[in-house]
Amino acid sequence: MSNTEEPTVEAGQVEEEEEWVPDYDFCYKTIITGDPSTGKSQISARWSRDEFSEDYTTTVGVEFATKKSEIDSKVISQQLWDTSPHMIGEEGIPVPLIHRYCFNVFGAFLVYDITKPDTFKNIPERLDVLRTKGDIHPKTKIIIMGNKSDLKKDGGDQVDTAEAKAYADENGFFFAEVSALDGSGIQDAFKTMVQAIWDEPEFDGSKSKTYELRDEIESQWP
Ligand SMILES: Nc1nc2c(ncn2[C@@H]2O[C@H](COP(=O)(O)OP(=O)(O)O)[C@@H](O)[C@H]2O)c(=O)[nH]1
Ligand SMILES: [Mg+2]
Repeated sequence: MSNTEEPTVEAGQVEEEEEWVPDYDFCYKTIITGDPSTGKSQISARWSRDEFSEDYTTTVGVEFATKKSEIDSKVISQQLWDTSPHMIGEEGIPVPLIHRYCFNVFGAFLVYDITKPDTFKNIPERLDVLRTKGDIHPKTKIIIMGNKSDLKKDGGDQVDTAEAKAYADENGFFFAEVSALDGSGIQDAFKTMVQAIWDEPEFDGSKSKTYELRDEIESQWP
């Protein structure tokens, strides 16, 4: 085809693009972060699709899952953004990306592996990066989430439940011990998150609870 040819469009031929109507009343964006291999992708799969896999594949870039729930007869679509471990505060990732990833976040799940104390020790630093570089809203709801509770045993070199809970309490965070493998605690933790966001008065007005995911992707991920 010669490039001088222009497609001819006659009046009335162009189909009007149908307006997209969301099938929910509110959309809450939440993120999940933590050390590599703590089980973030499996938590996401268990929560959104009730699935679990023993395979470990490093998350590349960003994946997200959504699930709807209802509060006071309003439908809420909760998004969970799951990043690659390198996304937050690691070398090589331009800081503006963290900013984009955290745009409009209402809740964050900070995951550690109960069987690996180092993954718990790294949580305050991750949080600090989210706060300073990600610029998350001061009222962003935070859940400290100890995963792999199916591997829990008395004694041994594991993260102490009381210590982890005390850290969460002192900082005004929620706390949950969960297992993506057997599913325990997962749905409850996500319900706690949606309810906490719903109940936060500062998210009213200052930030719209409804926005189009497509718009966000287009504006934030060029
Ligand atoms: N026993 C057990 N293993 C888990 C659990 N959650 C994840 N895993 C395993 O831990 C590894 C890392 O999980 P993944 O979700 O990919 O970690 P991510 O890097 O944080 O996304 C995989 O081999 C999973 O099968 C859990 O609750 N219990
Ligand atoms: Mg992953």
